[in-house]
Amino acid sequence: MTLNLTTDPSAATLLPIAKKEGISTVWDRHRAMQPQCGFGQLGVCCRICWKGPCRIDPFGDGPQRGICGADADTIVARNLIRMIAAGAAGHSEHGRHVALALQGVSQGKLPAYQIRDEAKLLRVAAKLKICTEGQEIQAVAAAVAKATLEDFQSQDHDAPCNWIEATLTKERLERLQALHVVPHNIDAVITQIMGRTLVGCDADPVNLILGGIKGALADFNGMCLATEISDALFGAPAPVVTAANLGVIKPDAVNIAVHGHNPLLSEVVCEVAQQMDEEARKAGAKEGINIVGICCTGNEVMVRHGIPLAANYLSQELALVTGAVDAMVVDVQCIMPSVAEIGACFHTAVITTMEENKIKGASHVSFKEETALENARQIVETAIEAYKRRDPRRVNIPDFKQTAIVGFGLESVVAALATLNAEDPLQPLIDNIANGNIRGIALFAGCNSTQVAQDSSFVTMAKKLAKNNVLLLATGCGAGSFAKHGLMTQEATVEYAGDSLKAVLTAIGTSAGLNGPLPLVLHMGSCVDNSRAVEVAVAVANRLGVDLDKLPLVASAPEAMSEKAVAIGTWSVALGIPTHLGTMPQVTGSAQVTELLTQTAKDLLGGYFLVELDPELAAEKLLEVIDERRKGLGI
Ligand code: BF8
Ligand code: SF4
Repeated sequence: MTLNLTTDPSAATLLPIAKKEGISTVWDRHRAMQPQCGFGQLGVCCRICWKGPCRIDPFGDGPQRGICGADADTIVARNLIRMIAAGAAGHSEHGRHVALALQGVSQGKLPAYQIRDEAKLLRVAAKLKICTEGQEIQAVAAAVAKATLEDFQSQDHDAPCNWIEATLTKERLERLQALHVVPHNIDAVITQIMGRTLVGCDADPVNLILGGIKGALADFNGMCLATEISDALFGAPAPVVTAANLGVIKPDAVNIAVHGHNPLLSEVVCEVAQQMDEEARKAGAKEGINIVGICCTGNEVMVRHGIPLAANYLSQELALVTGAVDAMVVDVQCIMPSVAEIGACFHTAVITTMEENKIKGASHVSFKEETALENARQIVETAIEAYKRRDPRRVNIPDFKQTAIVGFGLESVVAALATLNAEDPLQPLIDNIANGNIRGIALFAGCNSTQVAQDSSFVTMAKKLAKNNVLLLATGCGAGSFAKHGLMTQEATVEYAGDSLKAVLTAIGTSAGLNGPLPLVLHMGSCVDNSRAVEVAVAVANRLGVDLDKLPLVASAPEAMSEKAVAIGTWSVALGIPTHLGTMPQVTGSAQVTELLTQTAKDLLGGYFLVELDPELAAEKLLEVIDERRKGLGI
């Protein structure tokens, strides 16, 4: 039974325990929800006014218009772009938070934070065309924060947001500008989506989708700034060896799971936990404090500090079922509300930290950057207290963990390549793409979903693509899947990579001092860190003098679920990248919207959505796309 729900080996140990204890998990609730609403699945249910809900009959013999007159195309388009707006809001709010923290640091107001990576801050400043000559680092930070916050404030509709302008190829920017989809102000674009989708507003599906694309590009802008400023504050990732899956939880330690997305909280918790290690030992924990990550917060601290990853999205509840997590501290996004109830079945303190993200039944520590150290201390103290209440008889830590070599961004990829060619680090990558040793590049992103057996589509597709010499990058819960299943190891490269890919990964890894190949899948970080993959792609495109839609580059979200994934997938298409979805998007009730996203987009943008639920077939289709792109480049 377990096999259909998840391929994570930890679940086989923990699901029977959950059952015995009467704890319902995400998979139980998924089952109880069957059959799911067919109108919702098609995207033809409208609830945006109280004359409704209205639903369009997909078979044509019932209503074809809602009470106000909206047809299926309008309803589907409105629903979709509201999802994009929500995704963009989540990422951009995270970005704003980080930008304000940088501003606070520049003003000397935040003792818990510093600029740990000055070189990165200088690179960011240069990218934003900020003059840094003769400037103190604080002044550079202030200028970067100001330019970034302008992206939330500008009222000049014709001027692109600073970050998107600094990030894309010139050709891409012009192409998007010609379609009037380049955001000038993240907040304004999100507000416009909400406004234009009110009852009785924009009813033209094409116009709505273009508005959605603008929202998705606002999402991209927010992700770029969130990632790059986090690097300046906490350090750009460098390769580090760590581990993944629930076996990273230690029986003799105070285990604190950091869960959510924003590194402002988790970074300080990690630092304070180190200082309080002795207190945990005094409480009887022989191994002190053990921080483990869940979801994208987990990815953030994993790629920067080698903190092990306990779980990706679908196994977050199982972390609690181990009975050995003393505190789960959460901030924003992808936190199942069920964790409070499951924590209460054990001794676990589930602690929310953000004013706008509380969970009924959880305790709350109001986290503020100004008081971050104090807040983190309170959180760690709570964990130590909870540890004292842990019942060792209820501890069941599955004996599963895999080594994972993680920490790849533009900087670390270029640094590794520079060991082969210091003058022109990108040349070896380009040569190997050109000669076919690397057939193409695939970025795996996105979530887990109960619509797919957890992690299975990621793993199946990656093995097939790697065998066909496709270089694999990953972020978010996709990266979590690969880490848990041992695909971020050198052994995986030896076992699964095709011969020519293996030779390239071995040459780079060996020359970069890894004593062997690079891992089969390169972990680029959290979901907001998808911008890292774009940075690499833009660097390659600029070096070749072509736009992104010419590169043999594809993206895939085989287990997509969140509104954030909808936003990411849409900007990926807008940047010219063919983007695979392995779960059915809720748009198929409109033939027009479906065609726009899967076909018309190709002419307008170069990128398009490719939907294929079967992972084997999906990998084959992506290989065809890669070959088509290679042909276009004449290689
Ligand atoms: O931002 S991949 S389930 S954790 S939404 Fe969420 Fe999806 Fe995971 Fe991270 Ni991204
Ligand atoms: Fe129905 Fe129109 Fe109201 Fe939507 S906006 S619920 S279609 S009346």
